[in-house]
Formats: sequence, structure tokens, C-alpha cells
Amino acid sequence: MILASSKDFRRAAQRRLPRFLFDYIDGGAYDERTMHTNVSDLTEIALKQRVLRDVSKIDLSTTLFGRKLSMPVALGPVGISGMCARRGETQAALAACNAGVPFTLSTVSICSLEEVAKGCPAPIWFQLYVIRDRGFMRDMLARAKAVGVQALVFTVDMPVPGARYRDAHSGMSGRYAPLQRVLQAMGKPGWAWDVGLHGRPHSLGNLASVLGAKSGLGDYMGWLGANFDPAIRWEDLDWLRQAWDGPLIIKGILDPDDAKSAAKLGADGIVVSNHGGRQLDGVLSSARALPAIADAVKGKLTILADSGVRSGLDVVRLMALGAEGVMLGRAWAFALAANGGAGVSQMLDIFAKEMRVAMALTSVCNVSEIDRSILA
Ligand code: FMN
Repeated sequence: MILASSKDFRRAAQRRLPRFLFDYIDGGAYDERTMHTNVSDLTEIALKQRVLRDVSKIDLSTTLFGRKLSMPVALGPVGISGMCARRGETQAALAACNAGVPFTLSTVSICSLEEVAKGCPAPIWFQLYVIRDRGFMRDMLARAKAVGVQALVFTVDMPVPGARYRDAHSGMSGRYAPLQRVLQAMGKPGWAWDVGLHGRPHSLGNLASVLGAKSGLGDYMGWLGANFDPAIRWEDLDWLRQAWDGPLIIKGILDPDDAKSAAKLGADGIVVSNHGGRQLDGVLSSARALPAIADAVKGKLTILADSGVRSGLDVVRLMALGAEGVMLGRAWAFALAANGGAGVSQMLDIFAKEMRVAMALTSVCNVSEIDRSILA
């Protein structure tokens, strides 16, 4: 199968993954409107074509949080993406590192922080959720520090898990989920972690201390539901700012006032994101939310954006709207499922080529020149 675009990787992933896992990655919240408008709003952004302006030397490199990157792209956190390939997150992190971009490990990963950091020559980023047990959070911060994590991505748009109907149908969530019942009946409740994919069961690398021997999908989903902390407020984040002295990036901002609160907190960056349409359906797409946020906080912190990015052209579009860097979600998870770490490398290569084409035809040679002037 020819893998020339994100669509190809998605199709290949659909063929390779068990249905519940494909749906878990591919799906969104409620009727999935926001998930789709993330993509369609980006697609509708028209760029201004300019010609005959010497675009022979295009430089995609940039510096984010003090680190030189080959292009303004990072792999964002995707929970349990390690199930998409054997030791999946470790493979993806190495591919990102070889391509010169950061990899962000989710709290709820298959491979542990220690395993991924060890397998990746450059420092990784780590994503932390708001967990009721602050002791667990402190422990994770200490582990992140110990393995040399460069930046902490703190996700704030999941005070409660979104309503994802596909997961309820497939068995990823829900008390009487069909998949769980089938596995129970087979006497293999933990088998869901593997589902015949790679010959041995998966576990949740960072949650071993809290999940213990229980490692079935139901245990994982149950722990998530019971431990996310909806009571947290901006005022409570001072301790986090104190506890983490490296770059702190607040992920899940859709409103200019929240972006200002992040700047006031002393965060180094934000990710304008609606979690890929997996939380509240009906909220603005990132592309629509971004310009007002950029107007409110540009220059005060680094603005990253994600949700709906499917090509290097989309990266350029979000940068034209005010982002300084772009995170990928489903795009890399599907590439990993399609062809392991090599798939992620291929995908990043395709994104770089697509960025170059978009920059050449809008007549910008450096990413710092990408701004609203290239919008039609
Ligand atoms: N965001 C987090 O902050 N932590 C996670 O653990 C996490 N898990 C995710 C799992 C899946 C399967 C997907 C698709 C997204 C997840 N996200 C998580 C959100 C992504 O980081 C990112 O915001 C989103 O995927 C961007 O949308 P896109 O996939 O349409 O590009």
C-alpha cells in the first residue's frame, strides 16, 4: 500500500488495528462535529499564492523552549498509543528524535517514562494529567526530572472524560462493555491489552504503582474516571509552577482569557487544543479559536496548536493564524499503527516536504516569516 499522506496512514491503520483500538483513536466526543470541523476549518483556510521570489532555500528549522528543531512540529501525547506497535511509544519517540522534533509521552502510556527516555537520544516531553492524588503527580514529576524530560505538558481540558460513543460500543468504556464481557467469558480479562497484536500483554508503564496487578482495559478506564480531578482551579497551579522548573506548557486552551491566565501563572507555553474533538463537541475548532488567543498572548508565551492537523500544509496554516509550533495527534498514531517507527519517520518526512511546498508557493523561506500576510 502506498503511504503518501495522512489519509493513507489512517487507511492502513484501519486494516491493521483491531476495531476497538482503531475506533478509540479515530473517534471523538458525542456526534464528532468538532472533531470534523477541526479538519474542515483548517482545509478552508485559503492561502495567498505568490510567485517569482527566489524560494530556492527554504529553512523549516525553529527553536522552541530553547531547543533547535528541524521543523515546528512535535508529536503530541496520545494515550495508550503504545498498543499500535510493539513498544510503540518507544519506537515513535526514536523516530521523532531522528527527525529532529520532540516526542511527548502521555501519562497513560504503555511504555514507561524510563523506557522511552532510555530509548531516545534527545530529551522527550512529558504530558501530565490533573490527578486527584497529588502524591502521584509529584512522583511523576520526580520521575520526569530524573530521566531528563525537557518540557512538561500539563493537560487541563480533561476535568472529566468526554462522552465517546464509539468507545462505549466497542468496549473501551462502559461498565457492561461488550469487549470486556467477551474477555471475561474467555477468562482473559487482561488480553484486551494485546488482542493478538504482538504476542504478549501490554501494561500501563506509568500507572503500575496505582493499578498494581490489575491491568485490564476496564481497570484502566475505571482509574481514569475515578482519578481525574475536576475540582482544580488556576489558583491551585502555583504549586506545579514551583515544582517544575523546566518549560511548562498548558495544553487544552480555547479561550483568550484562559490563555492570559496561563501567562499569568508563568507558563512558558500553551497548546490551543480541543483534544482533537474528544472532549466537548460543539466547541470551536482550534483554527477558529487560535487568532483571538494569539492576539491576547503573543509574545508573552509560546503558542502551540493542535487538533485536525493532517498535513504539512495544515502546519503552515496554523502558523499563519498565530501558532509558533504544531502538535500532531492521530496523524502519528496512525502512522505508527501502519508501519511502526518507520511509519512515523515516513510521516514526518512527508509533513516536512508538504511544509516546503506550502512555503515555496506562499513565498516564505523561513518559518519565522509565516504570518497572517500569507492568508488570502
Ligand atoms: N491528549 C493528552 O493530553 N493526553 C493524552 O493521553 C491524550 N490521549 C489521546 C489519545 C488519542 C487516541 C487521541 C486521538 C488523542 C489524545 N490526546 C491526548 C489528544 C492529543 O494530544 C491531541 O490534542 C489531539 O489528538 C489533536 O487532534 P488530532 O488528532 O485531530 O490532530
